[in-house]
Amino acid sequence: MIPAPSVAVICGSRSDLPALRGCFETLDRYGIGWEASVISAHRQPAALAAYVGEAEARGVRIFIGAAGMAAHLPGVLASLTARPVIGVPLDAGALGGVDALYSVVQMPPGVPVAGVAIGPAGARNAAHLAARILALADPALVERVQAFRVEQAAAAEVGIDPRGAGQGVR
Ligand code: RP5
Repeated sequence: MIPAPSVAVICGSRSDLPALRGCFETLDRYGIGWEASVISAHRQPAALAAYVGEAEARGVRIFIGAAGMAAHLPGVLASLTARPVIGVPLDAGALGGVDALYSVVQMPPGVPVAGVAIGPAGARNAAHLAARILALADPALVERVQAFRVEQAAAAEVGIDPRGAGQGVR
């Protein structure tokens, strides 16, 4: 059996993949091993259950599920595993991703999904959140998470100085 990376990213359709690019980039940045699959909870429920079982057996520790419209994928993942599931709602239909957001966050008690923002921002945050979870047991990853935070703060746009109202940015 080939060992699995720490994170499995599953999306519901090939059409979802462009929105997930930042997720993959961020996992790479942290040096976190990941694998990605396209498996629809609606169209391929048996294949999804089989995948989760074998991914767990190989050692996947966190599942990221991304889907649009009636986004049941993250919730079904959470029904199939006791490992952390992060849900990324995607904008794939007439409701701009709010449909998927509600599907992701409105899980019944006992079947948790950690919901992130709609679309590419959420996809990146899914990777950041996975890194923080894995860092609980990985001191080297803690260092990389902290380094990202420092870099992010340094790169942030400087604030407007309230003493010079209207004068713009420092
Ligand atoms: C969801 O339906 C998928 O995650 C995708 O966001 C949306 C549309 O899928 P396609 O019709 O493009 O395959 O299940």
